[in-house]
Amino acid sequence: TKQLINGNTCKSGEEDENKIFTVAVEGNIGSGKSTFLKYFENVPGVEVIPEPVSKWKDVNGHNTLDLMYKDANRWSLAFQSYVQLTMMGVHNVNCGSKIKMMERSIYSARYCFVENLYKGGLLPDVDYAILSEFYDWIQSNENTHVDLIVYLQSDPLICQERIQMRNRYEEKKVPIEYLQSLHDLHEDWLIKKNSFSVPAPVLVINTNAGISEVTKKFEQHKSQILSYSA
Ligand code: TTP
Repeated sequence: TKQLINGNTCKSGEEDENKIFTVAVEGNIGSGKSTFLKYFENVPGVEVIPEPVSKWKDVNGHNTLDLMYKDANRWSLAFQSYVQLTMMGVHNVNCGSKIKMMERSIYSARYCFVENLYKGGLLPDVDYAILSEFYDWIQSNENTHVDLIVYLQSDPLICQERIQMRNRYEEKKVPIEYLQSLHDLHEDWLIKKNSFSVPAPVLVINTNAGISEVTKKFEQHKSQILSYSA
């Protein structure tokens, strides 16, 4: 066993790699990942590991998500370092169920968010180099294995509407350009497959529709997702 940064004590993922089927749920901000995970929370045999966003909002009293949105140039390195650390913790959680579902992964943090900040000129070269080296070290030394990626594909304009509706105050000023470029990075990585390596097969679910229709789609895909782990 080992002590995780989130306070949980867990076995290293590698020991039980054969037993647990890990699903990473990916998609833009506001694409419906939380809704998807909420649906699967009640499915027998599935354990949902929540995204550590509450930690990002309170690092010893500091809201690093807010700091990053207010002044990305100054705070992206600190914020994305902490995201990387906490995501590594989630990859290490060894759940008791057959299927482990996690919101995002260390991959999208690096391939979509860090890349987006760098491309947008919000992350200086040196900070990008440090985050990349840290990420490469994790890849060589830690177990971040994923068996399936569920990609919730959604129009950036719809994501923006949902972000406005839920009114998370840190995200109030997220511009459409930011969502569009995050969308493009997800598409390049998971659909066009022309940017970074894809660590697992990808199941795409379009989540442009309203919540009841999207929930029906989740229902329809349930047995498919469960059968992958059988
Ligand atoms: P998301 O991981 O996209 O979670 P969400 O709650 O917005 O997802 P959904 O609406 O689909 O349920 O992002 C949470 C916040 O953290 C969001 O403001 C984006 C930010 N973030 C980064 O800035 N960098 C990162 O590396 C990650 C993973 C998130």
